[in-house]
Amino acid sequence: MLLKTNEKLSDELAKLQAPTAVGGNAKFVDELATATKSLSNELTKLQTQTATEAEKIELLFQKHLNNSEQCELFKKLETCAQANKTNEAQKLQIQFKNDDYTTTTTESTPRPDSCKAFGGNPGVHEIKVPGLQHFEVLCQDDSSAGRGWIVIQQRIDGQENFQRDWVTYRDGFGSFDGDFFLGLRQIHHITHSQRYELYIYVEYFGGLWLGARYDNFRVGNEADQFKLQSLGEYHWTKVNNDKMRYHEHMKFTTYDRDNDLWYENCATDQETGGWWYNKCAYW
Ligand SMILES: [Ca+2]
Repeated sequence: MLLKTNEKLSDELAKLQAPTAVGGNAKFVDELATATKSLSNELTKLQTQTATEAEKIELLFQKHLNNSEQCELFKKLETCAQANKTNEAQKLQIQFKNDDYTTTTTESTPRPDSCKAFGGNPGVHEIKVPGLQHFEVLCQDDSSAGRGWIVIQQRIDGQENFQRDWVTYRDGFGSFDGDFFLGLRQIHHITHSQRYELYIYVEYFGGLWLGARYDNFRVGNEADQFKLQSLGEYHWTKVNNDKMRYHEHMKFTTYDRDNDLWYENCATDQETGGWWYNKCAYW
């Protein structure tokens, strides 16, 4: 009796539970399927996005590599340009300085007649010497030779062509912030206005330098073919090398005016520009 009652109860319980359980599982399975599908869609989307982002990253990476390569190339070019410049920076400066400073007052605005007045203040200044209107010169101080020098030739960066004709050497050419030649006419008038020292400064690639001084530098006029009339006594710093003596008393030569003692034209043969050539040779 008791057992029967239990069986009945069990059956009823099964009846009650079965539909509920079956119905509940089916709903759960449906929801699970929907959720899975939704997640799958999300996953597909994310995968697509990831692929797109990866492509973008790849492109950026490639671009960066290209930029790096370009930077490397630029660095190499810069280094190369610098090396060339250093090789060209074989300096040759020729300066001269007067013994005494006097002020000329023939123009309305008085100007010094040399760079001596600008010692301690190097740079481009105007001077006035007898026989010429005032003109600009580059004044320079030198740690070894002292202050107040007029620079008459500067060859420092190889940017200027020194293979120039007679008239160009007579009047001067180039730029004070680079290579230049002051002009034979000015040099003549300056060196005839009072006594001047000539200072030649040469610096070689690698740092070796030498300085040569002559205490009475004079250049003749154009009728005299701007002859190097006098150098004076020689003094030197670092290296004893009186090379300029070879050119003393020589007339000036350019490719279109051969005044040298060589059977041909030194300015043309050596391609170093105009100079007071003897049988050629240059500093
Ligand atoms: Ca000749």
